[in-house]
Amino acid sequence: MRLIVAGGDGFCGWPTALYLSKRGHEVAIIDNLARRKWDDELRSNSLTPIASLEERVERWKELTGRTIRVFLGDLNHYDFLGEVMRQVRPDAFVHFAEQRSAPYSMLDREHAVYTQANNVIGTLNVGYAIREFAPDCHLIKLGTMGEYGTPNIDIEEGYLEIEHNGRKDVLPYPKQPGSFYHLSKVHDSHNLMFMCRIWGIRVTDLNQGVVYGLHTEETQLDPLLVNRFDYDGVFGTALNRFLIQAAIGHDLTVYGSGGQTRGFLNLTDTVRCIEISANHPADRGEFRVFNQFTEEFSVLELAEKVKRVAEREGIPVSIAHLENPRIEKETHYYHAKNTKLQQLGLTPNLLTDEVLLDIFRTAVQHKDRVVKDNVLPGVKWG
Ligand code: NAD
Ligand code: USQ
Repeated sequence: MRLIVAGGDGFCGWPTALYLSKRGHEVAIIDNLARRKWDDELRSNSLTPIASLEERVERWKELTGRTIRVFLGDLNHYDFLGEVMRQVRPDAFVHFAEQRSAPYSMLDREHAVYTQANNVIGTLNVGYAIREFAPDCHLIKLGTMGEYGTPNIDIEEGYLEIEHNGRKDVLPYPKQPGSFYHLSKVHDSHNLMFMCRIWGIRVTDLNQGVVYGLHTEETQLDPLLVNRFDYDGVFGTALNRFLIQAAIGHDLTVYGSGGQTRGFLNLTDTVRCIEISANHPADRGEFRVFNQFTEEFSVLELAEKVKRVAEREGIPVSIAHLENPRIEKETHYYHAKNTKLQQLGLTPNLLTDEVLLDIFRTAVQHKDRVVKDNVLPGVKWG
């Protein structure tokens, strides 16, 4: 298969590009390196030292003989995107390339506008480019479980059967996202569903939960292939943050009571979900939605797991309940369906103590790189 991985320099995109390349697919990366610039803007860094994208793909070629083409540019520049599509003619377009931090999108008006323009216009361009240059190409788009919010009923995979005034229909599941970032994903979903309907393109929207971990078999082949590992209050995500906090002796930063429950998955399952989706494309005109997570946890449950594992390694850990910087429910019902990817062959890698220990040890190895001022959350919603 010929695949484009947009956002292929990022946390999920880089290991996905390697995984698909290893399996014999022709992979091309699109990235504008914005993620590295946001680190500069925030005076932050990846916990792991990451090589430049150029060094990464060169090393991959030396080790495996496989070429990953790189196109440095922005999805918001349609001429650039069109040229890449003309050259690659992809069978599948994997779209990770968005501003993905909820706190970053809530910094101020400029960052909210930037996030929505970057994400919504980028995705609009991808849809147009598929229609113009590769109408049969399957778009595999990263959405988020956060599109649904935390409703008081079960969360279905994209659609809900409704009975109203004696009539029934299957309608898009209601969306109640919790940040301008999460809203950008909702806007993307609406635009893509419309494009499927009017142009007959094929789209799989992967509503992914929070991803933890950092290594895959491929990124562990060489230090130049190591993946990024975010920990700061803006880009770090819950479980990864707790593991790094434990490694540096910082209190675990549970926001509020910690009853916030989300879907989580291991990064090794993210790459597999992309492969499964690519191997089973959506039909022409179909806007297919999969919920991409393997387990549900509350934030406090995760903090308690991290505390237990770190203390077994001889490192004492305290759990702090910080004033919640976000506006979100801290006690709520949460039960989401996630059967479709498993029906297509996903065997989940669950969150065992061994898995936690492995990530924790990497965090300990690089703990001197942590910029301590960046650990506490600095962005408030209200
Ligand atoms: P990331 O920030 O590490 O990677 C995103 C990459 O996209 C970066 O390399 C960035 O430079 C690039 N990019 C951003 N805007 C671009 C543009 N306009 N043109 C070209 N390149 C651009 O993020 P990630 O954690 O790898 O997330 C990837 C995708 O998965 C995102 O869409 C995110 O919303 C989604 N997702 C992530 C998680 C998670 O826990 N990390 C969970 C659910 C969904
Ligand atoms: N939280 C804490 N302490 C922390 C960090 C987070 O209690 O130190 C809480 C948050 O308040 C929230 C939950 O943990 O209730 C999840 O927060 P997060 O920062 O781990 O994840 P989130 O902001 O939801 O965003 C991440 C990714 C995003 C993706 C989303 C999937 O950054 O790209 O879309 O996870 S989901 O959560 O399913 O929407």
